[in-house]
Amino acid sequence: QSVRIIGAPTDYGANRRGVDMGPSAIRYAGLAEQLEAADVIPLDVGDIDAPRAEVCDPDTTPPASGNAKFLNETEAVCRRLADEVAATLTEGHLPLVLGGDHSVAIGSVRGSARDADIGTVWFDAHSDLNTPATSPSGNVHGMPLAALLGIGAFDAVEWANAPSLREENLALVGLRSVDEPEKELIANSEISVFTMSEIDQRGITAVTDDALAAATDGVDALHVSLDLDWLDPGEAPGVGTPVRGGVSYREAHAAMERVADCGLLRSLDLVEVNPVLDESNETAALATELAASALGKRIL
Ligand code: DIR
Ligand code: MN
Ligand code: MN
Ligand code: MN
Repeated sequence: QSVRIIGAPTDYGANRRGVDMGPSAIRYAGLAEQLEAADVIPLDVGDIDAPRAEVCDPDTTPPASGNAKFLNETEAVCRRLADEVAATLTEGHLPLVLGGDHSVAIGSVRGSARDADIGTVWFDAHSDLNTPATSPSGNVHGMPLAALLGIGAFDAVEWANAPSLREENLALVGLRSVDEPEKELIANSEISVFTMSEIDQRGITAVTDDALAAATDGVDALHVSLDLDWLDPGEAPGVGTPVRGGVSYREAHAAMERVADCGLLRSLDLVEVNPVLDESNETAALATELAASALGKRIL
């Protein structure tokens, strides 16, 4: 198997600068070597074009009104990324997208869903289901799942509406920071949600297997989006929005090993790595290891 690395160096969607350095940090931490250790061939197309936030206008044009910042830039980057992801799949490689903030997943999921019916597992402390109307921050990295499901103001946004991502085939794992409007949305949806409490009670393997079963039920393939703030900040300090009480180092590997074992992985995101806030690039190094586990690396 060959994996094509695609950098998406954005920070438009995040509340702190520096996550745009994620692709460099993850490559520098030894991504190619980790992938080789997983017996996959790493190919690298570099980064897609993402202008600096300083030369962009954060104001957004209707119809996606509300307080979403940099929505136009996010759209442009995600369009380019979706094309790159779709082309990568057509050429027979597995796309590995390096963020950037989590809004880039709008592009990777859309690209992955272009020629296949896919389900998605979202490993994250947050539920990323805000809309421009409900977002407390205006940061689009808290909205990609609402965009992909065409919820709220995103219902009117052609680029955001990916009919191939259905609530029934979306599973969120590791939640511990959910805004009130997101709670309401989840309660009235068919999205499968697994909080940290459920991981405490049932264990990471049982929970991950249930998430994978829900996401892959009746579809061709699986997209996995891994926000590094899913892990406990003790393991992954280099993220913009750390939340205490996340999964451990070993739990994270165990979950990624189950992802590999399910045999349906089509595309993968590693997002929200912020080397500016990190200790000696350890969060990027962890990201490379988790990618290797998701792609089949084993202890023996
Ligand atoms: C918060 C934080 N729910 C927001 N979201 C984050 O701004 O919408 N997502 N950090 O990863
Ligand atoms: Mn996220
Ligand atoms: Mn998050
Ligand atoms: Mn819609």
